[in-house]
Amino acid sequence: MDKKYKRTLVTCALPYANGPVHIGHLAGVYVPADIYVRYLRMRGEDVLYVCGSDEHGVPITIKARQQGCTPQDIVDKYHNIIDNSFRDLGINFDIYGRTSSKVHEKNASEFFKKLYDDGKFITRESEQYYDPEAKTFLADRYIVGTCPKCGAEGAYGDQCEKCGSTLSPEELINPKSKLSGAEPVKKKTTHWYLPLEGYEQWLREWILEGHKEWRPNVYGQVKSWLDGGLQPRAVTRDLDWGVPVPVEGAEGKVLYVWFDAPIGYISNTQELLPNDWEKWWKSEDTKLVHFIGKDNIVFHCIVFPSMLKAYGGYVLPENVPANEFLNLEGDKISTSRGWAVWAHEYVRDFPGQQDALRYVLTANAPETKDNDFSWKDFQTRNNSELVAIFGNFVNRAVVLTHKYFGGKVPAAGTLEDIDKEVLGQIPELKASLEHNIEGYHFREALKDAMSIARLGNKYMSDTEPWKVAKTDMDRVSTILNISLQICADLAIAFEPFTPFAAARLREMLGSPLDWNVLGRPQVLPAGHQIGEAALLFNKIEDAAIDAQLARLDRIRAEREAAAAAEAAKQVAPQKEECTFEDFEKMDIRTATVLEAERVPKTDKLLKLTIDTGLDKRVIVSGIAEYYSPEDMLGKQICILANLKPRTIKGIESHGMILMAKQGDGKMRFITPQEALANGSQIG
Ligand code: B3M
Ligand code: ZN
Repeated sequence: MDKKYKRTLVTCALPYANGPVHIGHLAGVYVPADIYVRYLRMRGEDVLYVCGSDEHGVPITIKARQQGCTPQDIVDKYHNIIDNSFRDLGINFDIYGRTSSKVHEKNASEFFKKLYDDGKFITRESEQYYDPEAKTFLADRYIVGTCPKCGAEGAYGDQCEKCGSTLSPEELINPKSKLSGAEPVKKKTTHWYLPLEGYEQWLREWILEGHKEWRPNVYGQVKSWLDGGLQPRAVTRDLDWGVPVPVEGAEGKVLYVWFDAPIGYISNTQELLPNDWEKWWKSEDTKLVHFIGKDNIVFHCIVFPSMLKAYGGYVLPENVPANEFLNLEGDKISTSRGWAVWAHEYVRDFPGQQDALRYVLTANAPETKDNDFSWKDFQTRNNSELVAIFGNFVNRAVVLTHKYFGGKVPAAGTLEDIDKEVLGQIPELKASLEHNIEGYHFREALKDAMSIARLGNKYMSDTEPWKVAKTDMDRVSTILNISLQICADLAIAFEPFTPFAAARLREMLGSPLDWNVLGRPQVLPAGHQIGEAALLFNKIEDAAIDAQLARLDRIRAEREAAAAAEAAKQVAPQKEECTFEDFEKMDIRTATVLEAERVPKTDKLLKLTIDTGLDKRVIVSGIAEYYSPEDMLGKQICILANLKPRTIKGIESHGMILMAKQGDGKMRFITPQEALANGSQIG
């Protein structure tokens, strides 16, 4: 570690406790942080690893209302699910706290109060929507109406989920309060703001000048915020769920969730170390690293640092390695649409296979651009990398050691070129691995670790000890000695990535967990007894993958059906006004289909011979997509009889069949409710 620092404080974005965590969260934040922490720990560094649930904010109150329970019920439920799924995946925080805790309420409240007392805030009066029946201000999400962009009903005051437009409540047509259904009114309210523009120059120097090494996506986002000019940010809200604003005249107001949540990192540290927390947050020799997703960059690089700066005495992040997003089977992961692989369901469906997920999420980590997770790729990587290379190599080395040497590490004799070459590569791979993890390049680091496994596997295949055993047991002894040393290296190198398998391997070998011995000769001394071979990784069968794909297909089909049902309800706007005389010109009548056939070489057209009561005539109609000729035979329909004849595909068409068209394009012909004589006039 950097000489400047004595300890590392690693924080992970606090997940919102209004749903479980999914693979996008894991790949973006928690798996990379866990790799980093496990690595530092193995190196003997002093590390504190802090996370917890983010339990405030409007979405939680909405979910509670939908489910007819309290916000506390919601956060209790998801806090436990999330906490368990992290543990199950081997992500063991020193503390997984929660922002509804007493410690946090007190801490966040005091934080605000100090900034308030020090005059760091400004107040502003603004007009906000208010529900006159429920007697409460309305967050944007609590106002629904018609989308001005696409006409969809039920658009929210901040966004239309139908067309994806960002909205403000003012733009909604016919806005209604979600609470009471009343029409919201504008009412004056006062809030506290942190005047970020006052921190702009300092942020420029600290980040744009001082942290050019930050990831380009993070640096670029910060730069574009700063170049755009910072504005005062409201740090309070009119809401009844959150940390109450601790000053007079602030009744009914709480701290904005993005003000209190990052303070949660500090509160959770206090909760864990009531007497020792300040060392982690207030000494210059603490290295603070925030692991987050890209949508949290502004809060962690601009807002929270400005809060800390305003308060004074706190360390600032040394790095904020934010990831881009992970997609699932080509589509954006979405909690509300159910398009996700949930961590707790993965653990249920693939028991004992946590490493496979950690491995694949790291190999495909969205470090520099959005990336995709697909189940087929997951299966391939598990089966042809973890099982076929890493697992296979270890298994051969251990099984052969038992077969030829009773499970005792055989001695190495004179080394041949191939042995020296293999052993010589490990220190280089180790150095590259260190460099990559310390630079937050976890995908590359995993490649380095995997290169050690490939090296071992290839060495074994090239040297073929099972063949050599027929003629030269001394040589076999050397080959297996070297192979077992590589196995011990793998048990260290893979500890950050696949900790379950790495632990099993160390148990099997009786080998140490110490970064410093990676690549050293004879870590397992000759004569050392190793355990029986145990499987490190399990093959993932097609059936398991097919079940996951079928589940996603069902979600996709449900979503498409819901979208179609929604589209069907869309009503076309009314046409321009016409007069009664205009209408009178149309000769609309009942008629019956006598014959029907497809118009050759077309998909859409039927040629219908109909009895109009006046005559028998031919009408060509574009309904073949919806009706087959058999469907039409004998049906009574309505026609526009006096439409000027038109020639369609060489057939003269005398009139038009009246059809009703739904919003999704589906068409049905209009038929009289009771059979009527053909030629009955409609009007
Ligand atoms: N609760 C996570 C998110 O945006 C958000 C992080 C807070 S970290 C202080 O999904
Ligand atoms: Zn819309």
